[in-house]
Order: sequence, then C-alpha cells, then structure tokens
Amino acid sequence: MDNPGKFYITTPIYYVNARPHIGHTYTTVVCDAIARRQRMMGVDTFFLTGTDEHGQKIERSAAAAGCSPKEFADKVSGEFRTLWDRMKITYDDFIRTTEPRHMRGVQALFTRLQERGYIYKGSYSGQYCVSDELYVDAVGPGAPCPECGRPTETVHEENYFFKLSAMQEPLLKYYAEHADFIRPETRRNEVIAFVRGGLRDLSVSRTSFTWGIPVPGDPRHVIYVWLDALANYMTALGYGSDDPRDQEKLARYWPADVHMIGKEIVRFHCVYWPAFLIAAGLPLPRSIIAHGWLLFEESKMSKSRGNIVRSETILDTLGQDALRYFLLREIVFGQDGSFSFDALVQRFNGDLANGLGNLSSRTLSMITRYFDGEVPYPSKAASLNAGFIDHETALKSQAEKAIQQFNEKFDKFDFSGALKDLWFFIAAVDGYIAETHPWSLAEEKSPDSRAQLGTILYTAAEALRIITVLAYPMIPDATAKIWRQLGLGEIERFDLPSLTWGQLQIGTELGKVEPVFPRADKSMIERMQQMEQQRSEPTPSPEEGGKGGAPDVKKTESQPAGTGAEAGQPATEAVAGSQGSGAPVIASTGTSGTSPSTDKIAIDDFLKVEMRVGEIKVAEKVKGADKLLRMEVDIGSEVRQVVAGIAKAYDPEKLIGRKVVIVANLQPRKLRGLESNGMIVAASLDDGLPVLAGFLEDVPVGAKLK
Ligand code: ME8
Repeated sequence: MDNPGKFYITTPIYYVNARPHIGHTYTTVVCDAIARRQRMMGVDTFFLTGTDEHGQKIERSAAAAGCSPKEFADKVSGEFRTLWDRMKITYDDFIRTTEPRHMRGVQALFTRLQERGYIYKGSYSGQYCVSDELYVDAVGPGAPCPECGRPTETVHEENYFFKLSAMQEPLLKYYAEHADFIRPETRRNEVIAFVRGGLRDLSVSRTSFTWGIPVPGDPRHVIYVWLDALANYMTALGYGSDDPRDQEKLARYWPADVHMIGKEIVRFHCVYWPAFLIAAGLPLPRSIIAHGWLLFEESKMSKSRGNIVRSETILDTLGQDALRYFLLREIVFGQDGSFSFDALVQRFNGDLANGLGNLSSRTLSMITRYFDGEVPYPSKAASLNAGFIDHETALKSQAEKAIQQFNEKFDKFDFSGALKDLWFFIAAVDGYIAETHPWSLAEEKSPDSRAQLGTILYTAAEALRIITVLAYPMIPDATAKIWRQLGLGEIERFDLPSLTWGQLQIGTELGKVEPVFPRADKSMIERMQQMEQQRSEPTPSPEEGGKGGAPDVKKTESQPAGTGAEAGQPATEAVAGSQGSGAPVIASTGTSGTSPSTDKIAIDDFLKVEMRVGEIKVAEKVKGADKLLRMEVDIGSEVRQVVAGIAKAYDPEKLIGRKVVIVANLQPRKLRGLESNGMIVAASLDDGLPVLAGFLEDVPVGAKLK
C-alpha cells in the first residue's frame, strides 16, 4: 500500500433516471459492511457513493417527466440519499456529477488527457445505445445493443476521440502485473480477452445534446458521460481543485482500494477507467470487484424490465437489518442470486427472529431475572461439579474458530459463508443452553446450582457478545441494540483486532432487555407484495399527494403512442379488432364508422383493457401463413406468445428488442394452431401496412398504459 492504514472504497454512482431499487441497495450494503468493518479494524476509511446525473438518458427521462434535467436529477439524487440514510449507510461523501467540484475536476482531466496527446478531434458515425450510454460496433439503424438487446440509435457527429487503441499493450501489461486488479477471476479473464481482441479509439464527446459537462474551450461538445462519471472517484477527493486541503485528501486516499461494481459495467471500469488514468499519468485503483446480479422473477432486477423491488417496502415492514442480512446471506457474492418475499421472510424468521433474536432475548432475560441484570461470575469449579466443563471448553474453542473463520471469509468477500458459519455458532450456543437447562438450575436455589447457573449464563452472554460484534458491520442496527442491552455502550468503537473469548466483564450491568427481531407472520408477504404493487402503479403528482413508482418530479401526462389521444387521455382506438387473417392486431385509423357521440365508453370500460409495454424477444414467420408472425414478448411479469398479422410490414429479425404495446388481458385464442396470448397494438392504415405503436422515450418493460 502507498498509504498504509487507509482504505478507500466506492460504489458505482447510480443513474438518476430511475428510483433506487434493491439492486442498488445490494452494492451499497456490501460496501457499507466492508467500510464499517475496516473502521472497527482501526483503519482510516473513506467510503464514497453518489449519483450519475448527465447524459442523453437522463436528459430524455427529464423531458418525459416535463421538467429540466437538473430538477429531475435533484429529485432522484435526493431519493438515493434519503434511502441510504434510512439504511444507515455510513458513506463519508456523496458526490453528484452536477456539482461544480466534479465538473471542474472532469474538465481538468479532459485537459490533461488533451495536453498529453491522447485526445484528438474526429467524427463518429455509427450506433449508440442510450440506455447503456455505450458506443456499439453494430451495423444498421436499430441493430440491438450487444449488452442490453435494446435497439441502438445512429449517431453522426463530430467528436473528440480518446486514443484507446494506444492503451492495449499498457493495459495488458498492467493486468499481467497486478493479478488482483480485477476480481473475480472470470471477469479478469473476460477483460483480458476483450483487450487482446483489439481496442478502437473511443469517442469522448457528444454534440447532439447539451446535458453534460462542456469540453474546455469547445462548449459545443459535452464530455462523454462515462468519462464524466468515472472521474467521480477522484473528483470527490478533490482532483482538479487548488485547495491544499483537497490536495491533501487526494494524496491521502487515492488510489482507491476497492471499486465495487455490478458485472455489467466491468468494461467501463476495467478498460476505459485504467486507460484514462494511464494516459493521464495517474495511479490506478488497486482493485475492481464485480459482483453478480440480483434477480427477481428470474431476470436481472432493473427499471427497464420493470421487475424491481424497492428497499422502502422492506424498510417499512421488516426493517433495514432484515434487508441487509438477506442480501449478504442469501446471495453468494460474485454470483447471481434471486430475491423473493418468501425467502426474505423465511430468512428473517429463521435466522434473525428465531436465531440471533431468540438467543439474545433468552440469555439476557435470564441474567436480568436471576442476577438482577448483572453479568454473573463464571465458576470453573461449578462447571466441573456439574459436568459442564467439556461443553464450555468446546464452546470457547468454537468461538475462537468462529472468529477466525468469519474474518477469513469476510476478507475474501464471502459474506454468505461468513454469516453461515456464524449462525452455526449461534446454533451451538442454543444447543449448549438446551443441554444445560439453566431454568431448572434457577429453581434449585442451592449455592452450587446458582454458581452453575451463573457460569452458563456468563458463557452464553460471552458467546452472544462475540456473535454480535462480528455481525455488526452486516446488521448494524440490531447488533447495536444487543450491544447496549449487554451493557457495552457503542459497538462501532469496538477494537475488532482485539476480539477474544473472555473479555466480558463480570458485574457488567445490562441495559433494558427488548426483543430485536419480532417474528413476521405469513400475512407480511402479502403486505409487502401489495406495497410493491402500489409503488409500481403510475404516480399521481406530488401535488396530489402521490407516492408511487416513477420519480414524481412534476405532474406529467405521458401520452401513449396511440391515435390522436389527448394529453392524459387513453388512446382508446388503439385496440380494435382483427384483420383479414384473423390475427389479433391492431388499431384502426378512426374511420370505423362508429358515431363518436353515441359510442363513447365510460372510463371504467376502458380500464378493463390492460395494456402493457412489452419487448419482443423472439419473432418468426408462421409456416403457411404469409401475414402472420409468432412472437415471444416479455411483458415484465412473464413472456407471452403472441401471433399477429404483421408479417407483411415487418421482418422478424428487425423486431427483436423492439418495445411494443400489448393488450395483456385478452382471452387467449388459437391462430393456425398457435395460441396467441395477447394482442399487439398498431395503427391499421386503410390502404397500407400496419404500423406498430411505440415510444419515443425509453419505457420500462411491463409498464401499464392508461
Ligand atoms: O451503471 N443486481 O448506474 P446504474 C445487482 N451510472 N446490482 C445491481 C442491480 C441488480 N439487479 N441493479 C443495479 C450505472 N445494481 C452508472 C455507473 S460508475 C462510474 C457509473 C447496482 O444506476 C450494481 O452495482 O445503472 C450496478 O453496477 C449498478 O447498480 C448500476 O447502477
């Protein structure tokens, strides 16, 4: 280490185009647990998180919400911060890329790269994925992004380019000399293979929109959002500032020890970021650690799929430790893992309420009842007499082993394994109490039995103390409560390296004993599911007191891409019947001959029609039916087979990845022997081919239209 005794850890800075969900919470909780533990180890720790606020994606989301990008970013960034505060995330700084300190730093980095000859002016013509803010080597308008499968957009622009091609050899050399730079190994191998395959220069500015940091001296250009975003890790420490305090901070903490990220942004962090730093002559981070994805309903939890779960639902019901414990225990770090409300409640009841909670309340209540709330004296003689000595010796050595194993696993980021071992130890302490049955000794009232009782309760309390302090970085709230109930004060100040068996002082006065994890009953699952459903419903504006899923920045009336709908009014014509083929299509142009006044329907009638945003995953021609296509459409909650008469208008290959509107609650029907489960909405022109309804802005799969 260049700066021994310091530790600098970062989360990605999260995009503000959508509210936080438990995927974001996962990375942040992992970093928080690591940071808390480092502080307990006596290490000077700096933990950074923040929000990524520039770029075309945010500009479009703001436009869709009817407000300025800054207003939009203020709102969503505030929500991230509020959530982290509720989750008791101990970040030391929260950087926003719209802050002057960051913008100044990014411009300084850009200038430095320019001065060192790594940036030149050229022009870019090719595909761009707005959702990933990624230049894509793909051909043709609408070609799918290799990362997310969404259609790419064609960009023809004058750009500044970064000489990424010149970085191939320096990067490969760096990876070879720093085996721990990219972890886990699978990601490292992928990155090396990618770089070996050759690197093309990277466009690092855009001119077709303005929501970004201007290129110094050429403000028609804004700096590419990933160059802007990655620099946060240094600008937050003061890169680009002349203030000596900032310079000192930068010198103290940079390079970062850990950049924690999800696996989908490995290329940006492991190729672009080190390339920028090498070119700028700046030190590289020590490690980039990529974890797996949190899945929900079998696919990656993400806003664009619409399959998200919000942390607030769990905070409002089971509390932050329940969520933290679940994420760290249930997901094997580095791999993908699934979230479900059932599994959450099962873990909560099994491990927290019945496990740690029960051990804590039974041990501390007995000390309160039988010893007036003072930690009793452990008598070796008494346990010899009672024949418990073997149990106690065994428990002590199990405790020592638990400390060692926990430390080893935690340090290897094996949080799940560390907790699993620790909970084995909880089970061993429970077993010890069950075998020595202190409650019957309490009834005997002889001096011997009292000494034996004291010994058992001391032993159980000491084991509880060790479990509590080890689990603290992962479940800080409950453990801090248990610590106070143990009469030990502030847990975060505990000196972790000194932890050994036998430190609990005899005569310590316990605090008020209260349950830390009240059991959750079955109805909790339903309650959380209902809360999620309410949260994901379209949001009334803040003026209307709404509290829903989409960022409620301003009242917006997003107009469904339909036929002549007025703002906020549903496009009622968009669900007309079928065409000659009998295939479920499509909209009419409004010339259906119905009288406008007599055939108006009530809103309730319209609300019976459930329209959702779907994404076409598979599309193919139906044999023997030249008008029909068979498609598989992801509508968020499931993938549906839909057969539609659009084959004359659309090549199946071009439809993959396209977002469409699906009428989701139609009864299934059979077409050419294939079940069609839903209807695709399109305009049906009197003398032309059908035209699929779509969206100009990015919309999440599964979103409801109304
Ligand atoms: O990529 N499972 O921001 P972002 C696990 N702004 N982790 C998840 C997750 C899931 N389902 N969903 C999100 C960006 N995450 C850029 C980063 S950094 C210089 C710029 C977590 O809002 C995970 O850490 O899309 C992932 O990498 C990150 O959120 C992506 O957040």
